[in-house]
This record gives sequence, C-alpha cells and structure tokens, in this order.
Amino acid sequence: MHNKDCTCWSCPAIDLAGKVDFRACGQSVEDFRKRMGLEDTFQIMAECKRRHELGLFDPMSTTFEECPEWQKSPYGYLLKDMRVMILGIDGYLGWTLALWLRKLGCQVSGVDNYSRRDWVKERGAHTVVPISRMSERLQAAKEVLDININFREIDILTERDRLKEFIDEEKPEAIVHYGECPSAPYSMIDVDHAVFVQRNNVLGTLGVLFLMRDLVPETSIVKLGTMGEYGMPLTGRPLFEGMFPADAVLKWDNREWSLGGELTPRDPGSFYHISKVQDTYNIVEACKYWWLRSYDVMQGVIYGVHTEHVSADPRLRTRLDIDEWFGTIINRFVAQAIIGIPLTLYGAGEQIRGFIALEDAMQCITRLIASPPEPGQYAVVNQMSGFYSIRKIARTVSKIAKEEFKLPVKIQRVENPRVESERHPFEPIYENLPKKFGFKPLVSLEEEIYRMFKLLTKPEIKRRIEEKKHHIIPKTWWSGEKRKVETIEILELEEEIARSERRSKNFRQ
Ligand code: USQ
Repeated sequence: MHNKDCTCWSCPAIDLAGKVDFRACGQSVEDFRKRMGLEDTFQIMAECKRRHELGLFDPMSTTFEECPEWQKSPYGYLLKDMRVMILGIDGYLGWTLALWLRKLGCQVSGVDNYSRRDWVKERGAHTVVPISRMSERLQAAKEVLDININFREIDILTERDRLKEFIDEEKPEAIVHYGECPSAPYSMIDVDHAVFVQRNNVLGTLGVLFLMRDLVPETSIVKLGTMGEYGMPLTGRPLFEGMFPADAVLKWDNREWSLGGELTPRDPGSFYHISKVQDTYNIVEACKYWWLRSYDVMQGVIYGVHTEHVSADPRLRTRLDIDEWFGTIINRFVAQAIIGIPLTLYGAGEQIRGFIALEDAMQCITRLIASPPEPGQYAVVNQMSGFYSIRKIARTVSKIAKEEFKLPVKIQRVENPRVESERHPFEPIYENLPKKFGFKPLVSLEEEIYRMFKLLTKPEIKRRIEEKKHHIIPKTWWSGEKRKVETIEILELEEEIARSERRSKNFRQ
C-alpha cells in the first residue's frame, strides 16, 4: 500500500496541540526540528478527533497501517467513513467522483450552482449524454447503488456564508475542488466571458482557501489545475511536476544557483488557463501562511464516459459535451465520427497533449485523498496516463470507427482559431502518481474510445449530437474574430496513415 508509512502528521483527524511556529511552513517535521535546532528537546504533540482515548501523543508515532481508523482499500489505506466534500459535484468529473467515493465507503457531500449546465445552455449547446436533474440523480443513486450523498445548491463565489455553514456542518476531511469553469474557448469569447471566468475561478477558490483556514485547516484540498499551465516551452525543457527538482541548476554569467523546489515558469494559453496559474500562486501562499495542505492536480485532457457507477443506470450518467467550447478533443472526435463530420484537426495537427480517461482520473484523485500532504505542504502531480499528438488521436478514433463500427470517417485540417504552437517538443514528467501514490493506468485509449462509440451510437444520443452539430466547427477565435474556421484539406484515413508513416521515416533518417 502506497500510504502505509504515512503517519498521523498527515492525517486530517488530528489537531496539532500547543504552539506551532508557522514560519516553518512547508517543512516536514524533521526539517522543522533540525532548522530550529530542536532535535532533542522539541516535540509536536497532537490529539486525535476520532480516538479521544489517545490523549496527547506524538503524531509521528503511528502509521496509517497501524491505525484502526485507516482501512485497506484498492487505492491504499483510506480513512474509515472519510468525509469528502466535492465542490462542483454536478459536473463531468464531480458527479462521477461522488458515486465512486461513496461506493468506496466515504461520506460524500457536495455543492454546485449548476453553472456548467447554464454555460452550455447559454451557448445553445447541450450535453449529448442526457443527464438527470440533481434530485433525480440523488434518488437514482439511492435506488440503484444504495448510497446517500449530501448535496446543497451553493455558489462558492457569491454565497460564501452558505458554503461556510455547510463546511462547518460537514467538517470534511478532504475537499476536492472541481468547481471552476474549465473551458479555454469559453474564456476567449469576449471581455465579459474572460472577466467572468477569471473572477469565478480565481476568486471562488480564494474564498474556499480562507474558509478552510478558519474552519478545517487540517483538511487537504485536492484542486484541479491543468497541464496547460506550463505551456509548451520551445526549448524542450521537461514539464516538471510544478516545481523544479532538487538538482536543477540555473547558470548565468559564469555563476550557478540551485532551482530546486522553485515553481517552474508558467506559460498558459488562454484566459482560462491563466486563471489556473493564478490559483496555483494563491494556493501556494495559503499553504505558506496558514499551513494548509494541498495537492494541485495538473490534469491532462480528460476523455471518456465510463465508470462502473455512472454506467449502472441512465439516470446516473455523467455529462458529455462535444461543442466547440466545452467539448474536449477525444470526446468531440468520437461524436464527429458518428455523424459524419470529418475530424477537426486545428492547424498542423502536430500539437501534443497529455491525456487521461475518466476512470483513471477517479483512481488518481482517490489515491491523493488517501495520502494527504503534510501540514503546509503544497505538492503537485501531473495527472495523465500517456501523451499523443492530436493526429494520432484522430487516427485512433478513425480506425475504431471504421473497423468496429463501420463508420466511413475522414479527417480534416481546419484553420486554427487558437494561438498555440502547432509543432513543439513535449516532455512531461508524470512520475509522482505512479511512484508515490501507486497509480497504474487501467484504461487504454482504444478501450475507452470503443466504449464511447458504443454509448454515443445509441439512437437517442446520436440524435442529440445531430441536433447540435452546428456547434462543432469552431467560430471562437483567440483574435476576437467570429467566423467559422475554413477547411484546409480533407484526408481519407489511409492517406493520413501513409503521411504519418512518411513523417516518422523522415524523422528517423
Ligand atoms: N483541438 C483540435 N481539434 C478540436 C479540438 C481541439 O485540434 O476539435 C486541439 C486544440 O487546438 C488543442 C488540443 O486539441 O491543441 C486540446 O484541445 P482541447 O479543447 O481538447 O483541450 P484544452 O482547450 O487544452 O482544454 C482541456 C480542458 C481544460 C483542461 C485542459 C488540459 O477543457 O479544462 O485544463 O484540457 S490541457 O490541455 O493539458 O491543458
């Protein structure tokens, strides 16, 4: 078990007793003792909120493996009946995670203001997989999976008092924060959308951090960031996990400095991605000032429709968007293949991104919840299971469409409405989740794409895709222009495969 040696020091169920010097923020307890020259004399004491009989004790003395409150699960030791609050519980990830964690035995609560439903509606689009109203979702979860979820409709930005009340009632031991607007194109529509996205995301999250300081400072926040914070440095510098590794060095003017532990440069590609960068700095500071504990999850592009629980009943399904604003690339390509729109590669189509399937993302978040950071620790994971060029994605979707579903698919290159590198080096480092948290991807790209075709070719869903097909070709330009992109060329799958073989042959020579 990846977290068997974690101790009460990281456990949200302890209260640190006595006077703790907050200037030691971000240090492990050993470092803290050493720095203060207190190896022999100083001891941090804790009390357990779950096991009062322990009285005051050394939080380093008991491991998760030894504590009866931490019990084995497929994802490491998990705190018995752990109270987890999901912000943005009605969204694509939030709803899926709620069912997943509740079935694992967590006490799940969640808030949402239904804004994702509203943003998509505002654009005239809809989720192509129909989803139920929240009341019906909760009822179905009870009937089909025999679980209760405690939901409250709250806007985390404008109803901070109500969120405060709810956090105080629930006393969550982990908070998963999915409650932000996730769309780059939506943030680029015009000034109102850009301002809205940054205000909603940055200030909403800032408010949550203050509430955590005041109400649940020992609770970890698992916050959804994005791989897109890093951008695509043309030097080919690896995309480390948030911070430079210990042996990184800056050389200049015949002098050298260690960069170890410093945040790496950020180069976000939209006003949405910038909101995530701003969040990063706010969370780093909150951990520093108040000893909050955080995992910042730099997630690659998410795709897919399946977990055992969302697939258990149509009323439990999670949403799936395929429009130009809220659809991510793989989800869009599958929908395009089904209704005969040639798959839309923006620009050269050589952009490379990290990807992760819905189910694997759930596994990662569970492993992070099970292994909370130390007090004051701001840690980052790059969450992806592989990386591919978007041409490779188009070929994979086309092959499955053709071979398994007899769909005649073509690929089109269209003008790129975004400002982004279309050919770039890409070396993401994504070692923390597998090495420190035991993550093994279980879902292959092909398998999940196959599952998506199975679901999306159902007549009702195909009809829903057809109904909104005018929202597939993008018309939101980073430049501010508002016109449909033009097609540059249309390729048969065979031609695209032949070209890709020629490209890799030239590359090898
Ligand atoms: N792209 C196409 N054709 C399409 C759609 C997209 O070529 O029909 C290209 C885009 O130009 C981009 C890449 O595919 O180069 C990915 O685009 P996307 O729309 O799938 O994803 P993106 O806008 O980057 O944002 C998504 C999520 C966001 C998350 C991010 C992770 O919407 O919430 O933060 O993926 S990452 O991309 O790693 O930053």
